[in-house]
Formats: sequence, C-alpha cells, structure tokens
Amino acid sequence: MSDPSQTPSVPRPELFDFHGVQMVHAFTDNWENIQNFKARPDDILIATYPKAGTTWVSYILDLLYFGQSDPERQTSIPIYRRVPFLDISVTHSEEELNYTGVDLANELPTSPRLLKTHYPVQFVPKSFFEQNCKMVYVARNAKDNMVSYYHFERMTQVQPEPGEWKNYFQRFLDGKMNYGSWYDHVNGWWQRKNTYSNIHYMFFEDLSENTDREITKLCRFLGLTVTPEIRRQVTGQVQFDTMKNNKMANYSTLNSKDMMDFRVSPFMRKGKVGDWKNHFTVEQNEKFDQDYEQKMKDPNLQFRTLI
Ligand code: PPS
Repeated sequence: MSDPSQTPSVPRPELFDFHGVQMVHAFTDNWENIQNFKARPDDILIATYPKAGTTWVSYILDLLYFGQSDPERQTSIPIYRRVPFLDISVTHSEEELNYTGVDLANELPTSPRLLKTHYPVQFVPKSFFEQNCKMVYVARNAKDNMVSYYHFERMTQVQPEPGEWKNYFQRFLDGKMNYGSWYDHVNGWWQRKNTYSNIHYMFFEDLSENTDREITKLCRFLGLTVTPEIRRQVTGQVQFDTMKNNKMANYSTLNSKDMMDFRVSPFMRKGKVGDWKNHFTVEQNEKFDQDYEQKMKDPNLQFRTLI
C-alpha cells in the first residue's frame, strides 16, 4: 500500500515557453504586476539562477543592513519575508502560502528594501534600471547548481517533477528548466553589467572559499562601512551549519509539504562546492564538459567546480 504522507496533494506544474524562457506558472502568473513594480532608488535586488546561493547572500545583506539596529528581526522574521521573492505568486488554503511577492515587497517597512528574483536579466522590471538600483547577482558553477536544483525539485511541489537523475542531467543541458537555461542566465547577467554598472557579479565558490573577503567586496559595492568586528560576526552567522540550524534561514517555518517536503531533502542540503562529484558519472562529466565548451564562449566568465 502506498504511504499517503508521500502522496503529493497538489499536482506538479508543467514547463511552458514564456517569452522564450521555460517557466512554470507560479512565477509568471503575476507578470503584469511584476513588470509594473515601482522600484525605489535604494532598493537592492538579489538575483540568481535558482539554487545559486540566494538565501546565503540574502541573509548576509539582511545582517549587514539590519543586524545591529533590529536584533529582534533576527529571531522573528523568516528570510523569505524579509527579502520577498518578487516573481512568485501562490494561492493556497493556508494563509501563510497565499501571497504574491509584489504584495510582500510593497508591504515591506524597511529601507532599503532587499528583494529577490530568479528572473533572467531581460525579465527584470524596468523600474529597477530606471532607478539605477543596486543589483547583486550570485552565480554558481553549473555542475553543483544542477545537483542542488535536482534535490530541490525532488522536495518542492512548486517545481516540475525532476524524474530520474540521468534524464534530469540532459534536461539541464537542454535548458528545459524552470527559469530556462543556466547558460543563458549567467551569460545574460554577465553581459548586462557591461552596460549597467550597478551590478555586483559574485560567485558561490568565492563566498565558500573566503566569506569575509566576499563580504568586504559586497560592502564596498553597497557603500557600507562595517567594522572588522561586525564583519567577523556576520561571517560567523552565515556559516552553513549555523544557517542550517537557524529557523529564520532554513525555510522550516514554511512547514507545509505542499511547498517543501524536508523529509525528501532539506533546503540547507550540503552547501558544498564539488558535490557534483557524488552525482556525475565519468561519462556524464565528459559529455557535460564538451557541451559546456560549446555554450560558454566568453573567456572572461570563468567558474570553478572545485576549490
Ligand atoms: S533558492 O531556492 O533558489 O532560493 O535556493 P538558494 O538559496 O539560491 O540556494 C540553495 C543552495 O545554497 C546553499 N546554501 C549555503 N551554502 C553554504 N553556506 C551557506 N550559508 C548556505 N546557505 C544556503 C544550500 O545548501 C543550497 O545548496 P545545496 O548544494 O543544495 O546544499
């Protein structure tokens, strides 16, 4: 007999072509309102391909801006409420799961507002550019990004059914993913910074290698003066194990298997560079590398798959 607790209560969404990008409806349903979103000049947009380190950088920025002035925030407001996910629109019988990212963003009392998106750069509402907003783009090497996305799709009903790893692997190479091709995403944002200077393009692997150094660079970009002591504190608070055990960061407060089922995989899974080695076969790795060479032509955009 099947275990009813394992039976999904909502069907998995299908991918469809949306302005040339594969998407699922939860991130396109509120399109008009998203496109008409009125950014403020001090808004900070945190942009990533899914599973590239959004929550990590969101938490860092939140601590840098509000960690000292509002310590209560750190124990009472989950990260997805502090840094609204602009793209999303969910309808659900539970009130906690019935909202749009735009509404959450418009209700934010903070200044600056920290906002999250996974959109490819061409989907970002134009007001962010018109207002010359600062944007932090986090990129993660494709191999680890793929593995992380696979485990995420296994555990969240909001994403398409991932199926078997070997088919998922091919789907990723073909760009048949929610938010489209990783290759187009990282390249699109990389190129955009040539014409829009307020983008700080950073890498998951660098953050993993030296968090303190990357926070220093972030502060420089954001124009924040932070003492070495506070920087050290923030670095400590955003270590993987600390964030994994922090209810405000690990998404455990969502507490609904319709959204995320932690029995399948935790949100804070491994947080490592190089976990792809535990998933890729030798053959897959060779195929991946050949395909990568064809798709990633810009010599200035270099990723590390090991540190
Ligand atoms: S989402 O759903 O797209 O917003 O996910 P996102 O936050 O972008 O990415 C989740 C992955 O980031 C890892 N993570 C971290 N790694 C190291 N240190 C810290 N502090 C940290 N916080 C989040 C998280 O574990 C996911 O990666 P994997 O490889 O699956 O563990």
